[in-house]
Amino acid sequence: MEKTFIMVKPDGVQRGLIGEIVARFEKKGFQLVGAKLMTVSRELAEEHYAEHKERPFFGELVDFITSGPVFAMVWQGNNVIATARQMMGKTNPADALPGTIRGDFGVNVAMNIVHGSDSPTSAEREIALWFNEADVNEYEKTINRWI
Ligand code: RTP
Ligand code: MG
Repeated sequence: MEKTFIMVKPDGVQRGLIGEIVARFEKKGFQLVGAKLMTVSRELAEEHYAEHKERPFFGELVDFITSGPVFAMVWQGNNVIATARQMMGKTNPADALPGTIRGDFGVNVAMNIVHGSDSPTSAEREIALWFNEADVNEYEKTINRWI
């Protein structure tokens, strides 16, 4: 089953949006298989955003991601990588449609609430970078046994 790395960025944590974001992915039918609230080291932030190393905003991006705790997650489901990106909306909240996370809550391109892997290659790299294998929990939903 496909997996992706999703992170509530420091602005989303500060604004109390963890529950809202988790709820959207849960209601869509995706399954949470890993999660942790954590403060990000500069080393991890630079590695995570390595593809943007030469961009003028790289320093600010690393400063922002390390500025406060983030909520890092692994979500599983059919086509979850592309669908999560759709649910997040465009990078710049000014361009993100209403109904998307960034469209509904985002303020500017630097503070855009949420990160999601942009491809299967990125998802594999990012899950391995942020999570130990033992902290990604494959499990079957057994609720139907109890109701
Ligand atoms: P992310 O990686 O955070 O999920 O966002 P994304 O794929 O939609 O966008 P990406 O191009 O990977 O950019 C990574 C993050 O860099 C910040 N950014 N700032 N000042 C700027 O012009 C600018 N452009 C991008 C954004 O916070 C973006 O999420
Ligand atoms: Mg990206």
